[in-house]
Amino acid sequence: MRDFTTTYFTMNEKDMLEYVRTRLSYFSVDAELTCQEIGDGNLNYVFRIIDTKSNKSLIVKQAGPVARISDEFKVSPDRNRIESEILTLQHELAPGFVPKMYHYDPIMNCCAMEDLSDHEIMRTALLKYRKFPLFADHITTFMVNTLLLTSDIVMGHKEKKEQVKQFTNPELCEITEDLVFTEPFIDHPRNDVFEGSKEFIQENIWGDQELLLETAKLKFEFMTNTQSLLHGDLHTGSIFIKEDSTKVIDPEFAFYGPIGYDIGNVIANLIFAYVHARATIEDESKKTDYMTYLEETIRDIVDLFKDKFDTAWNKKATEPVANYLGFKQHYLATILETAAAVTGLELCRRIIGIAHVKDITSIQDPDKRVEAEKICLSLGKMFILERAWVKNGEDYVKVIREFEQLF
Ligand code: SR1
Ligand code: MG
Repeated sequence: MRDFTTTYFTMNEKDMLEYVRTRLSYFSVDAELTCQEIGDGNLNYVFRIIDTKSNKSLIVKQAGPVARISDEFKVSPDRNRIESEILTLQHELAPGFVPKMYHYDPIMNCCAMEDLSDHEIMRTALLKYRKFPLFADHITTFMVNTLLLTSDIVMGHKEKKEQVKQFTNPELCEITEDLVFTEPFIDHPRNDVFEGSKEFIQENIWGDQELLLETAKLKFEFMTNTQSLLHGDLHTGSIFIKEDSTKVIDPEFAFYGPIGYDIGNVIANLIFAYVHARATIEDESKKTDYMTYLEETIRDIVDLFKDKFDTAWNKKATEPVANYLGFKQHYLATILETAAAVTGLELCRRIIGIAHVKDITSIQDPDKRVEAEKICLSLGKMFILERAWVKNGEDYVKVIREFEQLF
């Protein structure tokens, strides 16, 4: 018998079966349990436990002491607490858009949650050219509810400051500060550049002083603007989806930061799916059809976010200055500017930095991969430098089309 009550250790599938039987009361005593480790993210271990008798199932996620992607990243397993608390809070703010939490264990640094195996990881689905017509509506409701409702516009300021403390997340934030804002823009030893794109990166990214200056400004905005409780890593690998349902998972990077950070991540990751489709769909009309679907999704996300944010502000703002003439417009404009810049940062960092995305790495033809990378990098740089004029969905679509045609 293993002891799960005194000292933390990382569990294997056998340990997890024993853990579930002895520490949780989710399954009946005569359940016939199987367990598989299914995590393919960069950080954690994810186990699916199924009772083959009743077909009931459960996910248990355990945080290890180092990241899976590289043991250079020593990250406190306490991130599992942040994740459990955030999922519980997000469940209240945006019901139906996150998995249900059943259990959190501060010794073993693991949590048990609803199994979403009838959903699929969105990145994987987009790589198979699947369409999700409700996604823009779902993700904008999720973002407006979780972001506006945790800001000083809606929350009492003392209560909000308590939450800023509760969700201070220095180690995971440091990963983002390094991997998103710093390393990709210099010739850093941790970068992982595809050989065919190296010259383009040297000429267009690493030597550019103007770009460096803007990334410095953005990094300091990320570190100091405690605007709202972010998801913090809202890419298509953090979303489980099926035709009529969207569930946001993996909020372990959550902290109080600038609202535009979450929006920019969603948009950039749809652009990765877009360049993947451009590089891999052979039939021209199918390619155009799928790329148009992704353009429309990006356009809708930006425009629906703006509309829903405006409506929710009018209904829910409690801050007395919120309704001063022009303030809401100013606030939203700064969010959109950050969102455009973060779209650009994410586009660059997933090409140059250590953490890649399958949308790009799965492109088999090296010339097409380089072309896809050049589109992402050129768009990324433009979104960072020209962020002030990207104000609505159509602005995104226009520049994406323009840059896609350059290569
Ligand atoms: C060391 S973690 C690398 C990346 O994986 C996560 O999903 C975040 O995006 C992070 O930047
Ligand atoms: Mg993750």
